[in-house]
Amino acid sequence: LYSICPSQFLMALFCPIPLCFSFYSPGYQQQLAMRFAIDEINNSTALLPGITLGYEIHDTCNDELVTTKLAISFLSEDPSSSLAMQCNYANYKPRVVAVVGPNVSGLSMLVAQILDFLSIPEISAGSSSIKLSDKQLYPSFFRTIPSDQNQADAMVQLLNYFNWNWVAALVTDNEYGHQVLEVFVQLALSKDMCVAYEAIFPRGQDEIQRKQELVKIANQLEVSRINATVIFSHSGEAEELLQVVAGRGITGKVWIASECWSTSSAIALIPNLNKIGTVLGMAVESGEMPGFQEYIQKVLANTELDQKSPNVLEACPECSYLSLANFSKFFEVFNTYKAIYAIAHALHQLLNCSTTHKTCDADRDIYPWQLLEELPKVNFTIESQPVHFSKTGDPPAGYDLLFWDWILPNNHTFAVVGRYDASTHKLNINESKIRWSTENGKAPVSRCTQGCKPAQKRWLRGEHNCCYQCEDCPAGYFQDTNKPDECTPCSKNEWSTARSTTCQPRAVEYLEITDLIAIIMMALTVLVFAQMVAVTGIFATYRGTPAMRYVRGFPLQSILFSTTCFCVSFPFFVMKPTKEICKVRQPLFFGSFTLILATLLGKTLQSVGLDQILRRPWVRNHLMVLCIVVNAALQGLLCLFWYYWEPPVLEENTDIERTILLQCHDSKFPGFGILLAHDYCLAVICFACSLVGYNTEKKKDNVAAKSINFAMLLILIIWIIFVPTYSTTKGKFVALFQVFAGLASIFAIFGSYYYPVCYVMLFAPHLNTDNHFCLSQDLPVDKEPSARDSK
Ligand SMILES: *[C@@H]1O[C@H](CO)[C@@H](O)[C@H](O)[C@H]1NC(C)=O
Ligand SMILES: *[C@@H]1O[C@H](CO)[C@@H](O)[C@H](O)[C@H]1NC(C)=O
Ligand SMILES: *[C@@H]1O[C@H](CO)[C@@H](O)[C@H](O)[C@H]1NC(C)=O
Ligand SMILES: *[C@@H]1O[C@H](CO)[C@@H](O)[C@H](O)[C@H]1NC(C)=O
Ligand SMILES: *[C@@H]1O[C@H](CO)[C@@H](O)[C@H](O)[C@H]1NC(C)=O
Ligand SMILES: *[C@@H]1O[C@H](CO)[C@@H](O)[C@H](O)[C@H]1NC(C)=O
Ligand SMILES: *[C@@H]1O[C@H](CO)[C@@H](O)[C@H](O)[C@H]1NC(C)=O
Ligand SMILES: *[C@@H]1O[C@H](CO)[C@@H](O)[C@H](O)[C@H]1NC(C)=O
Ligand SMILES: CC(=O)N[C@H]1CO[C@H](CO)[C@@H](O)[C@@H]1O
Repeated sequence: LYSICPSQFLMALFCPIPLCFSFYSPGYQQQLAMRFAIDEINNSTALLPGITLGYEIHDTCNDELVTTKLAISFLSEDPSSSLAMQCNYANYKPRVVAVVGPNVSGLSMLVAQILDFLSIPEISAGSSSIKLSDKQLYPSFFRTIPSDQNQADAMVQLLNYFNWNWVAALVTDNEYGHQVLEVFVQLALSKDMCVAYEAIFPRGQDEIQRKQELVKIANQLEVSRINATVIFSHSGEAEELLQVVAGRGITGKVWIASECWSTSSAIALIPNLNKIGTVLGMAVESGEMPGFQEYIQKVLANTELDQKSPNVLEACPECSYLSLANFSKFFEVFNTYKAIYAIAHALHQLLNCSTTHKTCDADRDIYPWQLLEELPKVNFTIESQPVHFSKTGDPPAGYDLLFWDWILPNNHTFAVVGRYDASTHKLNINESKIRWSTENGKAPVSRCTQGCKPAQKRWLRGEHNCCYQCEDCPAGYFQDTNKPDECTPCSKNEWSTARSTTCQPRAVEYLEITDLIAIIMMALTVLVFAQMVAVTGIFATYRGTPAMRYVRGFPLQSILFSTTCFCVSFPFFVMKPTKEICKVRQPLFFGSFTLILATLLGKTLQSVGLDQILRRPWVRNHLMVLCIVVNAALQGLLCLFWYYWEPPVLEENTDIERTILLQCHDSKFPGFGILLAHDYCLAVICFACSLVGYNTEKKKDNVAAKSINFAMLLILIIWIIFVPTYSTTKGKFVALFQVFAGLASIFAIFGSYYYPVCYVMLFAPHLNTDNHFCLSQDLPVDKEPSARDSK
């Protein structure tokens, strides 16, 4: 612990402070750096000209009691007295104006709280705890070492850079360790990393027990397959652990050193350490101090300089046996140097020093609270490194990323392979400078699960979100890069195969007149018209023959008219569907079909003589017309019921992959099913009646009955087949089934009834007799509404 006061050289210690028993050479080196800086400032004519700085140096012994006593003693006016009670301390001058140190965060907090009483600024070169950035708690604390927040951030960026997300964190058992672990875990979580193992270094005095604990830690690292371990600890603890690790022959892992041990030569010299894997470390950016080596040599050679003050020698008998080889370059030395200069610059301002006149207002009284106000305004560079303090008292210092390079087994260098910039908070790494100790020379892997391939979703297992299984996205889903954990369904108008990262637009499909099957269908329809023309032509030619009398008995015009309507409905099934077409086509289709069947039913009733049962002659005489009108009305009512309930609509069907099927949706219920059911009933009745005609002894017209019977049988079969086929098939051709069933029905009627008659007329004139057609003289034909039938 050093303190500075702008007065005379003070080194006398009056307070009975406990003696410290171990010598800490880096501490001694820091102390030399401080003296070197003060010497430079005293010599300088630019900084504090004519002003001589004095100092006290104390050993904290790494002990809270010692440190507390020291801090309290700084509050008094002179070393011999204690703190005087006063009402107002504004004009109170303690014997120090600023304190530099101590080196650990726990002690710094203690000191900062005590010094805060008189607003004495404290600058630490080695206390990196995040808590010290809290200006509410520690308003008079400053530091030249970056906060652990930055270090944890740099570490997480390093792990993230190499894709290591299955990591371990080992920390030392003190304020520093607990704090940094908390922050590190928090940052790691925010980057989706898993700190699979956390451990705190054992602290006991018993070395054997400590070794056992360390063996447990090393075991755990091996068992968990963790390949990247971050160690936030002092060099002593890291050394002990790495000795255990090297002794157990663990290889191929990555060890990441915190700033406390990243430049420890003692650790680098552990036998076989070069085999344990790769060591990377964060080192606080350090600078050169020209002339410091010579200064150390001069001091060491000229120990009389120190001997003048017997107390120093008393406290430090080892100092006499030190040489330059005992010192290594480490950042706290330079940070101490910076801290002294920061105070000097603040004093320079306070004393209104003029660089041009080389004078200062030396008589001015300086109070610590004035210095505390001045320190945040300090802004200068030293050896090209900027020195200023942020609002939280933190410096603009970053980190160097070090790589421990063993050129020869016993010769190591700490190569700088990257840099963490404190202002941008970015870690830049030059990977090509790192030589990995793995077999393939590539960075080792430390992931619980290797990443999923594109278009696979993660399926977490266990508590850690780094451990998961990968699952392909199914068809119809895709993986959104913003949501890697799930498969997103494609929109309605898109499709995708399994394992897709994008969806593709569906092709719009509908039945077109240019499809082959549609052309066939239209050809058949044309054929139907052709046969109607042919049949009509033949009948016209042979009118007056018995066969024609037979046919005349048949309501030819009604059949021709309804068949024409029937055929007109067919093209509506092969056009690009529209709302109107969907509404029109089914009523037209089934209405026409009903007319055909009703006509045939009327004919059947007449031909088998069932009309004779009817009592009223009017009804009997108009049976055909009544049959047609009643059925047409019934069909119309059913159709209205359907359209009222749920009319057919145009739908974009996406049941089939890759396409949008543009089709008419004839609702499931009641749908055209009721229309079809009505027609089917007609056909069944017609079939049954004609069957009666078969067996009647009094056959009047059983040739017609037989023909109709056969036609009805075919129609029943056709539509029986149609129902399951239609309801189980999907696709644009489904609608055509209905058309083909209709076409087949027409051919069945014409084939069964008209073709035999035509055949007789054309090729078998000898059969063209009344007898053959069973025509008797009292034919009911004459009683039929002949106006409709034959003209
Ligand atoms: C300070 O100046 C003295 C001579 O004036 C010189 O011997 C000494 O080396 C200087 N110290 C530093 C640190 O420059
Ligand atoms: C701080 O200094 C004490 C000696 O005063 C030493 O024992 C301890 O190891 C040092 N700690 C660090 C982190 O440098
Ligand atoms: C300094 O180094 C010498 C040899 O290099 C060694 O014997 C001595 O113990 C070291 N002194 C300290 C205090 O580390
Ligand atoms: C500082 O010094 C300058 C001259 O170098 C003088 O003009 C000025 O008044 C001084 N300021 C204070 C606050 O003493
Ligand atoms: C420090 O001074 C330099 C110019 O000398 C300036 O660019 C920089 O912004 C200053 N920094 C702060 C924190 O005031
Ligand atoms: C270690 O390597 C450096 C070069 O990197 C070389 O200058 C030095 O002599 C080597 N030391 C030993 C002991 O081999
Ligand atoms: C990285 O280091 C190599 C030498 O090891 C050097 O050639 C290269 O320029 C460096 N790249 C960057 C971006 O600094
Ligand atoms: C650690 O490295 C070993 C050997 O390279 C490898 O088999 C193992 O899967 C790695 N562990 C993890 C968690 O990636
Ligand atoms: C403490 C210290 O080193 N003081 C020195 C400051 O510089 C003057 C000369 O400029 C020396 O005489 C002091 O010993």
